[in-house]
Amino acid sequence: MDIIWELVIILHANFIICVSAQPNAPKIHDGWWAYKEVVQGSFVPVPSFWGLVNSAWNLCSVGKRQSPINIETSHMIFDPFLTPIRLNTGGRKVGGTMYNTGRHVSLRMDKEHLVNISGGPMTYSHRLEEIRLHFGSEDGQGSEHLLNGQAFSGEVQLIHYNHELYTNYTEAAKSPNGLVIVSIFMKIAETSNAFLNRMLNRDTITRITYKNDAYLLMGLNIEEIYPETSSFITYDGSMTIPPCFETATWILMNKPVYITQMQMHSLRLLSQNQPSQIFLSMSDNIRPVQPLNNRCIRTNINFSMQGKDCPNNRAQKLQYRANISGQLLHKM
Ligand SMILES: *[C@@H]1O[C@H](CO)[C@@H](O)[C@H](O)[C@H]1NC(C)=O
Ligand SMILES: *[C@@H]1O[C@H](CO)[C@@H](O)[C@H](O)[C@H]1NC(C)=O
Ligand SMILES: *[C@@H]1O[C@H](CO)[C@@H](O)[C@H](O)[C@H]1NC(C)=O
Ligand SMILES: CC(=O)N[C@H]1CO[C@H](CO)[C@@H](O)[C@@H]1O
Repeated sequence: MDIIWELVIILHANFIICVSAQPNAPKIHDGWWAYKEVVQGSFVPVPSFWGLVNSAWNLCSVGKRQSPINIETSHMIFDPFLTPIRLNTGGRKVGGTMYNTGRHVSLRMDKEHLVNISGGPMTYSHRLEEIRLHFGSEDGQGSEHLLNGQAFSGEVQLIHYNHELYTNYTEAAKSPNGLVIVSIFMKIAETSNAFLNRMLNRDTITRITYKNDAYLLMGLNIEEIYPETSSFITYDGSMTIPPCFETATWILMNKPVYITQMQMHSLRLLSQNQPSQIFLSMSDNIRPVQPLNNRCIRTNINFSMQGKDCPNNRAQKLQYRANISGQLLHKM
């Protein structure tokens, strides 16, 4: 994009801010943001404008520890002190309400049976608040995080808050060590993850076709959403939606979960709008990747141990040694 055009856009944005101070103009409010340009109608700020339109969201543009990021596996550092992640469900199944928020499929856990996690990079126990889905309009796009520049077809985010220090999610989201978000990439396959199958089978997903639709799900086993791996990658970042607070520790599981082509298709048929408005697919609800700056990406994967049962990795092993900064892994 050339500079002149960029200036025009910035002026345009400023103009909107001025206008919105007028009594009849659209007000700046918590919900005034979007992932994509709307074809017609009023201006709604897309990711590059989030930090410019609302001073409460300025971290979205000036923050230096923002999420999502592109994970360059050659830059990961093996941290032998990372313990396994412990999931504590109390052996119970949980319930939650699945919502079409107009931006995401969001499963909010009920407050009766609490699920929390600890271990890994966590110093505190964190309680599961919400499970959020991001997905693409085409296969091979839709995840917020990238792996060596490549996107997956979707990303499940399990959003937890520090319940030892804070009374609720809202409080934690703006506070130090407030959030832990476990991220699991979604891939398309013949079979589906049992947990996602509960959410995405036709009978369920079609109940939340339009914005503000909600549907209650009971008897969910949170363990089922985790892929079979204890390996993960972790870094310090932010919420990927406004206000982009830099209070989140991210944990990316080192294996994807699978959903069927049919389930992916059903997701793409969800509307951002209410039934009376035009259909706009919710897909591509992704914030673009943000600069890593000086952050460290750690992993509990001992690469030299992996190399043993994976002879093809020998070439990489040498490459990683040259880096000195510890042992590094490359492959998901
Ligand atoms: C975590 O959750 C379990 C099961 O709900 C509960 O028994 C336990 O007390 C919680 N841990 C903390 C630190 O509150
Ligand atoms: C969260 O906790 C704070 C402080 O205890 C309280 O003021 C606020 O009303 C709570 N918010 C919600 C949504 O419960
Ligand atoms: C990592 O793997 C190497 C090679 O198998 C082993 O010598 C080393 O002790 C392992 N480190 C840890 C912390 O497990
Ligand atoms: C810090 C550093 O030297 N990083 C290097 C590690 O190895 C990869 C792959 O050879 C390089 O691309 C990095 O620059």
